[in-house]
Amino acid sequence: MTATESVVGDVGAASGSNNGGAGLDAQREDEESIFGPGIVEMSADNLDKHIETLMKCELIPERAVKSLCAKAREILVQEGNVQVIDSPVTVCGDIHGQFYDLMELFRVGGQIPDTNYLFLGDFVDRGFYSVETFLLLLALKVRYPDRMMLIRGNHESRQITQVYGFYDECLRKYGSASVWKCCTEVFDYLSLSAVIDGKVFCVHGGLSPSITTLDQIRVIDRKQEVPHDGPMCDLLWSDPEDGNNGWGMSPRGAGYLFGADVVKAFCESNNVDLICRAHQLVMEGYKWHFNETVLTVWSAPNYCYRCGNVAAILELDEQLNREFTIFEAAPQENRGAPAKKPQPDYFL
Ligand SMILES: [Mn+2]
Repeated sequence: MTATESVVGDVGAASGSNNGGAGLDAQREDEESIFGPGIVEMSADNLDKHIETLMKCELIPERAVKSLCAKAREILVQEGNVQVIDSPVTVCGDIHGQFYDLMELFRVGGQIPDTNYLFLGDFVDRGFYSVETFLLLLALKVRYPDRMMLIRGNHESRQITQVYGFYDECLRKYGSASVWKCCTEVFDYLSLSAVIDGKVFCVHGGLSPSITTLDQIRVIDRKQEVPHDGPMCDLLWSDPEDGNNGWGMSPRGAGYLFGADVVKAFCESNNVDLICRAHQLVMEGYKWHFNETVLTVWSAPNYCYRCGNVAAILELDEQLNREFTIFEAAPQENRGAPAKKPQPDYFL
């Protein structure tokens, strides 16, 4: 597909001749290297400095974003579409740019690298700090690749982020679309799913009528924009439908609704006990479906700063025992006010 080719063949161009933008280049540090003005190597020291900056919800220079994205692609390209993960691990649902609530998540769940994390996608859009949120998660991924697992949500897409906030935020904060372009190229490399200890299948949305076995996921060419239909789309868009069997039309216009019998067949075929997914707001932070064979985890408290829900993370220990931690939105005094009032459209 052209999408794949342009992304893979575009690394030099994407990271190359682009002039600064927002004047953050003052902070060049020693990232300039033998790689010239294109991709520059990032030392662990530099990476730690960028993590420190991002942890304060401050932006890193555009050229650092480019180095970070290039390095992230190198790491992500080696991961499978069904990334194998060992317990113990803490599974997190949607974040949606709610940076200060992500800090709250790390406060209750433990800091990296002390805790292993799996994030189920939808890092960006809707909240005020999609840029800082995604770059921080990505920097942690690059710094601790085996302790930090990020998989793709339906919002990690060029099309969706142009509608729901991330694109505009990049433009506003960096003065051009080049950071958005770098980040969306990284999105194409994110894995589609993970399986923990061979027993817990994790995905952003859910199942697909085109997928019976994990091997069918493994052979998808994922390095592309999220398609409008087909197996890759369904994994990122589908939802369980309680009380029903079979497949139904999704009101979202992408993916499917899947029922109890579909889940039972998938779990038996693939010898998994649990399907863990995110994608749907649940007021209690997590929700069981189909006799505890499907779990929804939602990690954006007071979603869109107005839904009034709590958030949850799922901690799985070495025996895959499940423990939920519920958390609320970060206190107002810990939360910097956004520079400008957000566009009302973002909240629809
Ligand atoms: Mn979603």
